[in-house]
Amino acid sequence: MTFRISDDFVQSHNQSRVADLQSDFDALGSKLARNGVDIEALTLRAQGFAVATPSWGAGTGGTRFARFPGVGEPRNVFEKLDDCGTVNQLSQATPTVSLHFPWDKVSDAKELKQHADSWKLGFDAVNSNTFQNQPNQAESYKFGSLTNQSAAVRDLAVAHNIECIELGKALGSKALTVWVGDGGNFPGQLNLRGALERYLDSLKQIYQALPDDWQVFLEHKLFEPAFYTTVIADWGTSFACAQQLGDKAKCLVDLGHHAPNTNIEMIVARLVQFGKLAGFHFNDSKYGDDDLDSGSINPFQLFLIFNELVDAEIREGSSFNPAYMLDQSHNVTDPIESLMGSAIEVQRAFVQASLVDRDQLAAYQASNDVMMAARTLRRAFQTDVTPILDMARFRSGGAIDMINCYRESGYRQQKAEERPASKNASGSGIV
Ligand code: AOS
Ligand code: ZN
Ligand code: ZN
Ligand code: ZN
Repeated sequence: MTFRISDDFVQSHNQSRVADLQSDFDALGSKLARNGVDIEALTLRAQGFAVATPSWGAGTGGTRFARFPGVGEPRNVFEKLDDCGTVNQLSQATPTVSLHFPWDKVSDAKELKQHADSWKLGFDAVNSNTFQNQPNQAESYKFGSLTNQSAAVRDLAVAHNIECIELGKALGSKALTVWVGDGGNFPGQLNLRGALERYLDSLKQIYQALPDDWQVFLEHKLFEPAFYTTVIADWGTSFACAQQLGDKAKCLVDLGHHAPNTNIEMIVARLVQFGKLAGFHFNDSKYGDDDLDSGSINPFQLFLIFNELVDAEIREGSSFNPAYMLDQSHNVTDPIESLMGSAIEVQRAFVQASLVDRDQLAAYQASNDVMMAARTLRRAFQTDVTPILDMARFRSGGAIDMINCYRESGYRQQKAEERPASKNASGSGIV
C-alpha cells in the first residue's frame, strides 16, 4: 500500500484554523447579507463546483528547451491518479481526471477504474495524441495527422482516436477531446482549404464511432507547432466544423490558445448562444500557450468568463453543463500544489461571478448607465470570497490551508522514496 494522507491528518490540521475561519466567514456573511446575499447558499454552490485535473499535469512539464524533473514524480497512470486523488482530497474541487492516450498506458481498464474508485475519482474527457509519433509507429505525423496528405497517415490517426473512445468507454468517460497540431510552417506548404477538408473527413469517421451519449470536443489553437497556418486555429473554424459534424460535436476553449488581447469571454458568449460550447482547458498566460497556473496572471479575465457562464446557466437551466478541465504545465512548482491552487482559483471566479447582482446589472444596462454597470461587475470581482472557498472545502472534508497541509503531510517526500526517479516519467515535456 502506498502512502496516502489520512483524513484524520487533514482534520487535525484544520483544527487550529477553524475558529479563525468561522469568524472570517461570519464577518463576510453579515457583509453579504446587507446586499441580500445568503452566504450559506453561496457556500453550498461552491461545494458543488468541480473541475477535472489533467493526468499529464501531475508530472513536471517542461519547455522545448529542457525539463527539470521534480522528485517523486508519478511514473505511470496509477501514480498520476494517486496525485490527482490527493489534489481532490485536499481541494474537494477536482473529482474527475482527464486522461491522455497513449501517455496514459491502460492495459486493464477495470483495474484502473477500481484504483480511481478507491480515490472516489471519475474520468472526464479522454484526449487523443496525434501530435507525436509513438515508438515503432508505421507512419509519421511529421506533416500532420488527421489532415495529412497521405490517407494511410490519416487512417492511423483516425484509428487512434477511435481506440481512445473505446478506452474511454471502459472507464466511464463521456467525451473525446481532439487537439491536433496540424498545419503549415511556410506559405505554400498546404492548400488551406484542402487541409480543412481532410480534417473534416477524418473527424466524420471519428464522429461515427461516438456512442449516443458521447460528445467530441474540438480544441482550437492559434499556432504552435505550426507557425504559419494551423488548421484549427480559431473558434470560427472550430465552430464551422462542429456545425458540419452534428450535435455531438462542440468547441473547447483553452484559455491560452488565442491571439493576445482576444476577448475570450465574448467567444464564450457566442458559443453558448449557438449551443456549441463544449467546455474549457483552464490555465493562464502572458504571451501565448504558456500553460501557467489558472488565475495567476489575469484573474479578471477568468471572472469575466465565469460571468458569461453564470449568465448562461440562468438562461439555459440545468441542461447547461460545460466540461471544466485544467490544462497546465508545471515547470517550476510542485504539480500537486499548482493543481490545487488552480482548482481553487477557478472556483473563486465561479463564486465571484455568482455574486453579481444580475437584476441590478440588467437595469443599469437597460438605462445605459455604463459606469454603474461596470461597477456592479467590479464589486463582485473585488469581493474577497476566500472564507467561502475555505469553508466549502472544510465542510466537504478538505483542507482549510491546502498547501501547508500538503507540505506538512510529507506526501512528496514519501513519494520520492516510493518512486525513484525514472527518465521522462510524465511522458512528455510539452503540454
Ligand atoms: C495543446 O496545446 C493543447 O492545450 C492540448 O490540450 C494538449 O492535448 C494538452 O495540452 C496536452 O499536451
Ligand atoms: Zn488544451
Ligand atoms: Zn495548449
Ligand atoms: Zn496544454
